[in-house]
Amino acid sequence: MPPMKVVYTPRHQAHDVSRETYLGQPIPANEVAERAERIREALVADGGFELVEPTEHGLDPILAVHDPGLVRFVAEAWEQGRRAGIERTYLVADTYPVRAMFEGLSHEALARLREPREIGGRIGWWGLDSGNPIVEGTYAAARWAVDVALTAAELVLDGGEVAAYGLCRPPGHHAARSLAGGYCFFNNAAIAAHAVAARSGEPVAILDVDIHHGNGSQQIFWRRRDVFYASIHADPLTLYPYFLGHADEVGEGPGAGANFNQPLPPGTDDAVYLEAVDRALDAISETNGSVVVVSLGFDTYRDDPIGTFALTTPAYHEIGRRVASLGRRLVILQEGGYHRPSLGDNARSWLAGVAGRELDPGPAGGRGPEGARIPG
Ligand code: SP5
Ligand code: ZN
Repeated sequence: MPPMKVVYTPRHQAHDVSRETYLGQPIPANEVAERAERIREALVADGGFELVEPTEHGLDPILAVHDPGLVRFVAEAWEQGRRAGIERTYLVADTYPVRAMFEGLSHEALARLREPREIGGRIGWWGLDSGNPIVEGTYAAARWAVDVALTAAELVLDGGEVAAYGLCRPPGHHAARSLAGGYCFFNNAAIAAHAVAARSGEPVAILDVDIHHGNGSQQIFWRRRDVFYASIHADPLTLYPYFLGHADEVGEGPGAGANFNQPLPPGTDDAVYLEAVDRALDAISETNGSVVVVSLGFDTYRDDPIGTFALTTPAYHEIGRRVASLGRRLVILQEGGYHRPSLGDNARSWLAGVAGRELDPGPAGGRGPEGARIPG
């Protein structure tokens, strides 16, 4: 079997964050460069993968999905913060335009709201949360993450690959048309899904298996029938992004029925999770199209520092195997996953499952006997 192609660039390191804030407190950043480096090292050491550099795709594929104002903001934010004399090594918002501020306003009044000029206001206008640091190299890295995703999509669309993996960093699925947040700036998976749909003329499905609901992907395709969005995530009443991801969010207009959320409780284990995977795959198999974009998160892992699920490394092999058994071509894009020591094993396990390759646990593999049994 030929090696699976892994799209990677060291330019993600420009998004060099060290701290984020949580409830106003500075804490060590979760979404750090070491994540992607760990995954790359494990896949290279495995031998069953081939690294490929991304090619540049310009702004058009981003602007097909995002508000130009968001792109301008991400491009300008760091420098504007510097001009405002902000000395911290990251920027988070001061004030957010939250729902209750606009209660009672008509659609017309809402449409008259406008972006502020001052940086504190701009970050709030375009930002979802205060845990999303922006540093000097954020824009460059976010642009390259999109190029990684689009290059992976092209390997599948034009390059004859059955599956390709894009090691995107920063991740993307919390970024909506006009919103950055949740460590995300541009929605790599949504941009790739739109590009595949536009290029192939076929419908596309997104399968989102990050523990957090992909509110950005849901929002972008909410009214579209040609991109089916299926997500398995922690119940938003219990985890970020808190306000979207409920099972009764099914899409509207032409997109009604093309959004499938499966919120699951804290403590969800391999067996419960795999049942949800089967339901998502059944739903996807009822849609037309030959390409599935996977938003792949390893924050479902039992030791993840911000997750609440209890998945094991062998489960990722089984999930990859079941996703591949759909028989569709796969554009697999990295989202979250913050337990750094396990990221390499977990990525290798998932992708080997896709490739139909058995993995011996090896000295660095598995995590002991309790992780070794896969139900179902
Ligand atoms: C792509 C992705 O996985 N984004 C996740 C964004 C999560 N943002 C909220 C992080 C909250 C961190 N909480 C730390 C306190 C632990 N007690
Ligand atoms: Zn996540």
